[in-house]
Amino acid sequence: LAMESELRKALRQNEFEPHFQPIYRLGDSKVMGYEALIRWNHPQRGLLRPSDFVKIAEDSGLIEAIDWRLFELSCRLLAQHGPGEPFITFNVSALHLRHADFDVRILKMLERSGLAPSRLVTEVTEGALLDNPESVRNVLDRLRSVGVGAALDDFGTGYSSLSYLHSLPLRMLKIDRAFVQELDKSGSGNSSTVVAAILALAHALNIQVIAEGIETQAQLDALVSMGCEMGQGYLLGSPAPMSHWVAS
Ligand code: G
Ligand code: G
Ligand code: MN
Ligand code: NA
Repeated sequence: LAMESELRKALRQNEFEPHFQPIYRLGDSKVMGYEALIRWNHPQRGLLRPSDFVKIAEDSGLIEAIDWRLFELSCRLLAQHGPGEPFITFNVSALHLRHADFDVRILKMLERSGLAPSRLVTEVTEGALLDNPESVRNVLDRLRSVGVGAALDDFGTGYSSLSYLHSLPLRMLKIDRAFVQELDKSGSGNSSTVVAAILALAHALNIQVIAEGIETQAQLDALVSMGCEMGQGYLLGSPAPMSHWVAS
């Protein structure tokens, strides 16, 4: 309960802020977009990560208000700093997707923030789809019809991946970092086979691929040679406030 009232106070005092991790085109290192990742700028405890508070925020139901605040802030920041028109992705949980009017809320928020719908990509996990795949598909279909994209996050770690790939209106797929981090280990033949297969499948379905968690040059080289178009990770850039990426 103490934590819950702290979260309420944090909302009132605007202590949540988005950090942004750049998503690069691997061929030429151009920044194509940013993933927004929530941080809590706690007055005493410093910068907190989602693992420190998201579970409690979910259990108390406050996560929705917190997320909407973060989404709107992120869109506004991106609308202001738009050279090269990078896209923004944010992590949408099952809670949001349960609301049939999620797409309507997103559109209103985009209008307020002045960000073009085509510059927004929602990240959903396979876990969030298990709930009610049919209604999630409907929401994502309506979002796509107005230009908002969807990315399947953490791909390869969940269930029924293949059936979602062709039934959901996906613009992008994010290869989970577990596969990327196997790429430069000795005897990594199997994981490069898996990554190559994911790339072939996605490309056949006209879905762009983002590799997550790139930490070494060898991983990056392997991904480029396999034709992976985009990637993010500590090697290329860690999550940081927008002011770190764009001079204001
Ligand atoms: O840097 P990292 O610790 O940011 O993120 C850890 C996890 O927290 C990620 O898997 C991501 O899905 C989740 N996460 C990051 N930002 C948000 C957010 O704004 N809202 C929610 N609900 N989850 C987030
Ligand atoms: O679940 P999701 O994929 O949205 O979570 C992204 C998480 O990955 C965030 O916590 C982010 O800080 C973290 N992250 C970003 N780049 C790297 C990386 O290169 N290595 C690792 N281990 N984590 C990363
Ligand atoms: Mn993500
Ligand atoms: Na992910």
